[in-house]
Amino acid sequence: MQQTLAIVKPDGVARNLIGEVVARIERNQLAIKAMKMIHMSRAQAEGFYAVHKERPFFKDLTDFMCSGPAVVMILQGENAIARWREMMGATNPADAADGTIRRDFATDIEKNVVHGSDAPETAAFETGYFFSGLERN
Ligand code: RTP
Ligand code: MG
Repeated sequence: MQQTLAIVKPDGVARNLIGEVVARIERNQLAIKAMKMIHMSRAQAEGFYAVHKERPFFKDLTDFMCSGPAVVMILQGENAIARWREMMGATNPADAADGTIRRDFATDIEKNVVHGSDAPETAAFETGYFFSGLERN
């Protein structure tokens, strides 16, 4: 069993897409092991996306991620990291496959509704960033 971190980003929460995203997760048989709404501070958003700190979009991305509440979840299942990324679709909604969350709902390459961990090491860091051991077992 693998765990991954999923986020409904501030654009998704503002556009009332929490239920839609959760319904898709449940239909795809990923177990929601933990879930909460948070409003990240700038420092928390910068810490979360620290891998991107040299990228040109870092300032916009961290402004966006602390612009309003987000819903963070730990999803669990066989191959959960890849399965959740497949449900999300490509970063840029123009490149995302039909039927993916980003294809169906994203506004642009930044306001793309959801986040998902991209590898086992990042999943371990990201789930631990928002949840304690007690909340995820
Ligand atoms: P995420 O980490 O949020 O799941 O997205 P991802 O793996 O598909 O994409 P990544 O390359 O990790 O980028 C993280 C987030 O930064 C924003 N972004 N903006 N303006 C831009 O060119 C640009 N590129 C990326 C997006 O919100 C992206 O999801
Ligand atoms: Mg990423």
